[in-house]
Parts: sequence; C-alpha cells; structure tokens
Amino acid sequence: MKSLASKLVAVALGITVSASVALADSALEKVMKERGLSEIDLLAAAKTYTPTGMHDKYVVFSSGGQSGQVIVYGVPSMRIIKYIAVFTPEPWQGYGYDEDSKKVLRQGNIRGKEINWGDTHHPALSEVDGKYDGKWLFINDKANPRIAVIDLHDFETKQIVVNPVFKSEHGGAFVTPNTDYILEAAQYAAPLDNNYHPIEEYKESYRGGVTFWKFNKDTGRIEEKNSFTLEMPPYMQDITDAGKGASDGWGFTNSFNAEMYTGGIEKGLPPFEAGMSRFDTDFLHVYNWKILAKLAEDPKNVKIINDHRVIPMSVAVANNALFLIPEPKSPHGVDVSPDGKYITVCGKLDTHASVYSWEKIQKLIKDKDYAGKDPYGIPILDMKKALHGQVELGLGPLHNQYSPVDGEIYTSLYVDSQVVKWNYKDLKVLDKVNVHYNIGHLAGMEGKSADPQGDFVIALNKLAIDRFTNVGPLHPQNHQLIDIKGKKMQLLYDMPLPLGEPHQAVSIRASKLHPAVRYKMGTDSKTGKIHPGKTLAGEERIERDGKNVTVYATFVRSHINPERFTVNKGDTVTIHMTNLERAEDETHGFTVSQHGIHASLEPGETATVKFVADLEGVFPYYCTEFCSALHLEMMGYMMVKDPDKKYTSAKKLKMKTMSPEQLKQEYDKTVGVNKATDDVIQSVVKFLKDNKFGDYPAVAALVTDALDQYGKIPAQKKLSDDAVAAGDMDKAILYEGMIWQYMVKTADAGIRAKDMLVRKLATKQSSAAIAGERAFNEGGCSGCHVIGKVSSGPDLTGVLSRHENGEDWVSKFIKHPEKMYDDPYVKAMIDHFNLKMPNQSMSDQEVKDIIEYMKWIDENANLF
Ligand code: K7E
Ligand code: CUA
Repeated sequence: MKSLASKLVAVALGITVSASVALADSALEKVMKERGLSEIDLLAAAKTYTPTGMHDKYVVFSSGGQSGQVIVYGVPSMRIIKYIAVFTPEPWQGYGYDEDSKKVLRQGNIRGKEINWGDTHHPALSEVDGKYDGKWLFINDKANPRIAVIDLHDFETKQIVVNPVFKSEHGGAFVTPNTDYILEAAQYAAPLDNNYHPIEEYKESYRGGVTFWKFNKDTGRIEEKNSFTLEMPPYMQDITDAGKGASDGWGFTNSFNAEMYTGGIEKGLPPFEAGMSRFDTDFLHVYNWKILAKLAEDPKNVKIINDHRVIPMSVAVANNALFLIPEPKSPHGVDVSPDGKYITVCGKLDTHASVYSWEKIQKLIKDKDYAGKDPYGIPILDMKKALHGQVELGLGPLHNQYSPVDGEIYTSLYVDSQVVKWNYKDLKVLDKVNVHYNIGHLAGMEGKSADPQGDFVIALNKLAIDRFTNVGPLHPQNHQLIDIKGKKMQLLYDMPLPLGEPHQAVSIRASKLHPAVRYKMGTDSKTGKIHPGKTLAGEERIERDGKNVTVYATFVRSHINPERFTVNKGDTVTIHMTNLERAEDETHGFTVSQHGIHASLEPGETATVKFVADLEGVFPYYCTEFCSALHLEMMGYMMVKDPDKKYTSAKKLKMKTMSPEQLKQEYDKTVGVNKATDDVIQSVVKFLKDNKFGDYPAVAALVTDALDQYGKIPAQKKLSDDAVAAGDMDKAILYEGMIWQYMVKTADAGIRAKDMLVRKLATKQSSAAIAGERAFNEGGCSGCHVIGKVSSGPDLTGVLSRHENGEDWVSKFIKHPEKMYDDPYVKAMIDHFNLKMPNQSMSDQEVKDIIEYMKWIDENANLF
C-alpha cells in the first residue's frame, strides 16, 4: 500500500518516483489512515488540489438561481472567485446601494415597478464562429422576463433589458454563433399585451414566442429598438439553442403543454401537471432568425405591441421561417452538436434521448414534406422522418454537453441521479456515473460551444441531502466535478454552494479571459465613461446649492478627503467619490452610519452615493475595506444640524499642552525614524534596480505602485518644513507622521516586489529542495532562523561551508543537537543567542531534504 500510495501521488503530480516521495509517503500514509482516505481519494485530490499561487485552467459562470446573481468559480479547484451582482442588490460591491449601480438595477423596473429579485437560469458567453471569445456574458431572469449584459473586462453588469411582451421566460440567454442576437424564449403563455384576457380565451389570446435581442458588439449593449419577437402558439416554450455550423441561421426551442391545458384544480379540474402531460409528444419549434430579422425590417410584417415589433406566426409561416417537429412529451434540454448537424432533445418523462438530423429536417422543409399543420397553421414535420435515432438512456434525461471526441455527448439523468456518456452518432451508451442527487444541467468545459474541450463535466444537482454537514432544513446546492478524461468517468469533488439553485453553468478556458486590474482614473464602471463626479487630489470640495449639498471626495490609503462636512437636516447629500489608487487590489469602500448606503471603489473608480440627511446628529463615515494598516483611521464625520434649533457651545476643557522642548524632541525623533525607514527603502530600490526589475512586468507593476506612494512624500515634506518655519511644531510632527505613512505604503509594495523578483531570479528548486523548505517551515526551524538575516538564531546562508564536511555536520546537528552542545562553535552560539537549538525530531529524509534546501539557498545567496 505504501508504494502504491506514493506511486499514485507521484503519477498524479507528474513527478518521477524518487527518494523524496518516500518521505511524503510516511506522512501521507498517516493522514490517509487518520482521515480514512483511499488511493482513489488521493488521486481525486491530486486532480483538483491547487496549491497556493497556482491558477485554474477553466473559469465557470454559474447561474445563481434565486439569488438573481452569477457565481464564478475555477476548475479544477472549485474555488469560488466572484459573485456578479445582476438582478438583485449585492451589499459588498455596493450594487443597488450607490447611485451608479442603481441606474443599472433600475433598468430592470417593469411597468414602473421596482424589481429587486430575480431568478437566473441560463448564462451564455459571447461567441465568434460558435466559439467563446471571453468578452461578454448574458443571463436571463425567468420570473421577470429580463436579460442582463455582463462585461468580462471587469465582471460587472452593464445593462438589463426587460422583455416588453412576455410575462415570464425560460429559453434565454442563448446566443447566435457570432453574437448577433441573444435568444429569449417565453415560458408560461400569457397575453403579449398588458391587458386582462380571461383564461377561457387562452387559445385565442395567450401566446408564447422567442425574442431576438440585437447585440451591438462595438458598444457592448443590447439595442432594444433593433430587437424583435416571433409570436408562437401558447405551448409553453422552454429551453432554446441557436444552430451553428451546418444549422447557422436557425433556432430551436422546445415546449411542453401542446395540450394547451389551462388548469383549474381549485374548481375540481385535474391539475396542470396531469393536463399538460397527456399527449405523447410536444413540439420542437424550428425557425430561421436570419429570415425573421429581414422580415422585421418591413413594418408590413410586424405588429407593434408595447412599442415592440412582433412578427405574427402567419407571417413567419408564409415565409418558410417557422416549423414544428413532435418531440417526446414534456422535454427539457435541446442541444445542438458542435458542428450543428444534430439536435438532441431529452424527454424528461421519456427514457430516451431523441437525436434529430439537421440534414433530414432541411430536406423535409425543402420538399415541403409536412405531416400536417397545428391549429395555428404551422407546418409540422414528421418526427420519424426527422430523427437520426433514439437511445434509451435512463430515467429523466434533461440536458446535454459535448466533448471534443466525435459523437461523444454527456447527459444528465434527473430521476436516476446519474450522468451518462453516450454517442449521438452511433447511438450507443458508453458509461454512467452516480451523482448526489437529482441532477439538472451539467456543465462541460466549453461543452456547448463549437470547440468543446472535454476534461471535466460538472453535475449541477438539485438536492444535496446527506453530502454536507447539516445546516438545517435548507441545504446548500451541490456542484460535483467529474473527470471525463478516461474511459470511465470519475467523481472528483463536491462543492457546496449556498446561494441559490444552479440551473445552468458555462465555462471557458481561463486563458481566454483578459480582465483589467484598474480603471482609467475617474471611470464610472457601469458606463465605462469618465464619471461627472471625478475628483483628483486637490480638487476635493463641498458645494452647496440651497438644500442640495454635493461633496467631491477622494480616497487613498489611508484617508478620505474631506474628513468633515456639515449639512442641515433635510438636505439632500450627494457624495462623489474617486479612488485615487492605481495599485492592484487597493479597493476602498464607503458608508455613512445609519443611512443604508454603500459603495465599493475599485482602483481608479468614481462612484456616487446620495441620500437625504433626515436625522439630526453626528454620523461617522468610514472606509469599509481593510485597505491598509491605518484603515480604521480612514474615516470622517458628517454632522447634521437642525436649522430650526439654537445650539449653545460646550464649556471648553483645559488640557495640558507640550512644552516647545518636548515638541522639538518629538519632531527630531519622527524625522529620525523617517530617515531610517528611507534607508531601508533605498536598499530595496537598489536591489530591484541591480536585478533589473523592469524585465519582469508583474514586478515592475508593483514597483510603479510603490513609487506612486513614494512620490507623494516631497509635498508632505514641504508642508512639514513650512510648518517648522512658521513655528507650528505640532503640525510639522503630523506631516512628518504622514511621510512615514507613505514610506510604509512604499515599503509594503516594494518588499512584495522584491520577494517576487527573488522568486523569479532564483534557480529552480528541485523537488527535494521544495520538500526541504516545507520541512524547514513546518518543522519549526523558521521560528528562529530567517534566511538572509540574523534573528533569534544565526543566518543559515552559507552554513554548509561553515564547517568541514558541512553537509555531514549539519545533518548530525539537526538530528541530535543536544549531543553537540559542548562543541566549541555550538557553545559560542548558545551563549550569543542565549538559546539552544532544540531537537525537532526530523526524519532522515527530512534532514536530507533540508540540506538540499540549504544548497538552493547558497546557490541564490546573493538574493537574500
Ligand atoms: Cu433545466 Cu432553467 Cu435550464 Cu433548471 S433549467 S435544470
Ligand atoms: Cu480604505 Cu480602509
């Protein structure tokens, strides 16, 4: 078992089995035993574990379901990286709590009603030739028919459009292969206008449809005026997919309730679920959006409903742009193959997947070979003639994903709680794996694009039941990562997600994403334009205009400018805030106590909060991100006076003041500390310059950040000197203190740059040296020894050459230091440091590895 475990780990990690693995082995075996892990578990761990600093190969965008958001995580680590606020307020990012994001959220108002809840189902990535380009993400809201546009340059929602004719939807967002249109199919049929129509007139007045949202790739926005809807019968339209390759120009939407049943359980009628599943088949809608887009240009072809163009079914039929094909009852997923030649539909209530041949469908359309017409005059194609074939997969097949292997397809089985791998060309089932439990969608890696990557699928399960520690009746959702690289699928990892039901998730290779790390100074991130409230250093001000007070504020570590402002009770207060930082990840947040507002200001961003100061009193405001050592000090006061009240001033307390000598002493001390700190900074700068930091862009970026802070010092020095000249030592001390703050911030970024540069310049560590460094740190050596420095123990740089037979000497000393306490050298060290090297019970292997680590240190001694 020992050698098997080590081999497994070695193979999984791609390293050759060497002596160092034997070390891992004993420790590994111990952990395996303690935690009851098998070799299979270790293999799964090795496939997902992502050590610190390593990044994921794929990024997944999951619908956040009832949270109305999008959740972003990495694969294979399954680490959550971001929540994207979309249809619902998100407190951290200030989405819905500052004015600029409110404007986006309020685009989602429906008929004047504020909607702050959404039900996201289907995220879709923008495409070029059916392949993901990493630029935009779209997602729908099933409850309140809306589509949102997310910019992947900063992962923020930029636009929400409300469907003008639907009352609910489900078949969105699905994009055409070049992102010309975003498709959104209705769900529950309803009148397209906003009027009351009795349910008895369901067949006459209730309708479904598909909306084609025109996307402008230059502006990155949906153009509502250039969008249109195709009217469809009141079958409940469902999932949709756009054709690609061979079927480019076409769209496919399935449906349930071809029965057009209208319920009435409260009147003693059978319920919807019975009436809607009576027929053996429902309809797959097949339509040509290229023809429809042309038709929509002519006013003769459209009805205007709620200021929106709707193409009646009759017009679509007359122009050979709309057809129906029967599909097994109450289907769910409809998925076009990567080449666009096959369309797979899964019947939830049927054990089969039905594979339609695009070639056969095209021929039937061309020959006008119809099996009949539906009550609305739409031609129906014969199901058997359109089918490539059917395969029995199991109970409750739902959704499909593809892999790069020709014909290979993965399907979720809701009732069986399985993922099944099969081939849609030769119609053979290949493998099944159990999931926990009731899987809905599954996400392959780019698995619905024209360029599927394989590697993994993720099961997005509806129930978690017993998979996680019980946290009460509401369980988290369960995303399960499955390895599909081998012949047999392997379940690797369960990720609980406690933020709404993951309907669909889409993934993309991380290498295709190119997000920014900062905004151009003064940007309104929601519009991408310069914010009218942009404020640079020195431009901070408070403007009053009657009952309106406007504050132009700046944020930079670690102060908000202004730090005090006073308004009258009842004033409307607008605060424009600019984060002057350019340093990566230096976000500041802002809130005023007791006013329900919040903004998150990313480097370079300007945002605005607005509220009525309707309470009298004193209200602290502060930065809400722990941005720096003096973050708590990053605060200020809003004071609200009642203009109708008379205030008497408090009697002043007498406090002791410092003598001029004391002040001078404090001033000298502060200046001295600054001088010493500057020396450290200069030594770091010298190191960076000597080692050509400019050759390494990531290091250079940190150095720029550091120098940015350092550059603020001369202005402070001048203020300090002026204060000294004016005899105001108190003020001078404070400015000297400010200089020290900038020095600390400089050193903070500078030392990070130095560490990064050292790692880049140093020779590559052997796996033994890596193991040695770990043993050194974990075994407690680093508690007393700091490489490159004398600390509570001697510096170990060069230790191997300090003694004859150095390696041997050091090995013996680590193993049994107590035996050498009388050695004259050791004795001298003990006296000097007043500490004895303890026995850390290192194994022989650990000692060997530490020696390798020491050798690596010596090779790179110049860097420490
Ligand atoms: Cu099957 Cu909304 Cu696509 Cu839920 S949906 S699973
Ligand atoms: Cu800025 Cu805390």
